[in-house]
Amino acid sequence: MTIKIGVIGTGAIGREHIDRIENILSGGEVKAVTDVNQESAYKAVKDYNLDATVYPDDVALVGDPNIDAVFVTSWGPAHEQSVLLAIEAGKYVFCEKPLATSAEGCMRIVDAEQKQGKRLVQVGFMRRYDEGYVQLKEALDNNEIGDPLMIHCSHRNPGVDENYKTNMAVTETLIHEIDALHWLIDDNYESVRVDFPRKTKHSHAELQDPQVFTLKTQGGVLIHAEVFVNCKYGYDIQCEVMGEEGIAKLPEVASVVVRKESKLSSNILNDWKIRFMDAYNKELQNFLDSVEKYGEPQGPTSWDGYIAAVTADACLQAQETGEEVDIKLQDTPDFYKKQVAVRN
Ligand code: NAI
Ligand code: NAD
Ligand code: ISE
Repeated sequence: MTIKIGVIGTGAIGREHIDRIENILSGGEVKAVTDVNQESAYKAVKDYNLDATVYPDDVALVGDPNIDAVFVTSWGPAHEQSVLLAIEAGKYVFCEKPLATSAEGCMRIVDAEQKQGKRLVQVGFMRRYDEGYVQLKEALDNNEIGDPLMIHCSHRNPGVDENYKTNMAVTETLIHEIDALHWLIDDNYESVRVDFPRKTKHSHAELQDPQVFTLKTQGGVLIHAEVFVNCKYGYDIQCEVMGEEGIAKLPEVASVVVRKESKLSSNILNDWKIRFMDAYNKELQNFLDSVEKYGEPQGPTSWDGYIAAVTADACLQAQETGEEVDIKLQDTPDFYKKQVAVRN
């Protein structure tokens, strides 16, 4: 069966996902698109040669009886409305992060999904599908370095535009570490504090850059997570877990090592689209296969979206107050306790 997909938001990642559904993955076809910028929606149909209807908005797109699954790739503040519409219509949803921009918004989605009686939603936390993170998790699950004590990690972008403000270091960038790290060590966050080192001259008035988040987990693990979005030199994701018996590190992206003119060098990527290309492909193929095979997505759930939102809210409060802020999650509903297989 081919899953008929409607895409809400045909910007950078909406176009990337359309391209992979049409040209790389199997089992899905884009049959509808919409964007608040309608020209962008028409352009996507033309550029990717889609046999798809352009709708004026998400209400009309979700109402198309031919659409089985909705991809929400608009900007973050618009996600909640589109996801709720899709759930109410009983349609599957792949939603880019964030699921909603507040914990309350995520809870409304969690409630709506539970009322439908089965999982409909997968959140775009693609690092769980990245081969390096999968290997790192296997090493930890196999107790290769004993119990984890500390994590040092960095999320660095070469640069950002003037629209990117201090809070977006959390909602756009750190949000991936927030999801990946608690999954990696199977622990819950307890508190967070933020430090602002000297600001780089490459930033702008409304962006404190870099930032260092210190998260503590209920199990006592201390995490130092650096976000540096004007690092200039490349797109670089680092993660090192220190355990009782050794250290496990996220592998570097493979690159040819050149010896030339008295130098030893290898390339560093500079684009998230390329760094996580395989992970995006795997997460979406897994979504399509799971819906087809099990009638439910198997990837990161609405509850994972809620955990990320509660943690992000605490990080934002810590940015504003300079204080250590507690992270308080509600108990996980039974509905979300079933273990899901992430590996393909
Ligand atoms: P973008 O700004 O390039 O594209 C967003 C598109 O959504 C724009 O075309 C905009 O006109 C449209 N849009 C906004 N509100 C809308 C609405 N209510 N209805 C229909 N269309 C709407 O942004 P980008 O970079 O594509 O990001 C989109 C989402 O994907 C964000 O939530 C972002 O956080 C997420 N993202 C995730 C990544 C990942 O690694 N998982 C990477 C990049 C983005
Ligand atoms: P973008 O600005 O390029 O695209 C967003 C698009 O959404 C725009 O075309 C905009 O017109 C449209 N849009 C906004 N509000 C809308 C609405 N209410 N209805 C319909 N369309 C609407 O942004 P992007 O980089 O593609 O990011 C989109 C989302 O994807 C964000 O949530 C972002 O965080 C997420 N994202 C995730 C990753 C990742 O690694 N998982 C990477 C990039 C972006
Ligand atoms: C973008 O929105 C993403 O989600 C990317 O994965 C991230 O690395 C980048 O910093 C964000 O801007």
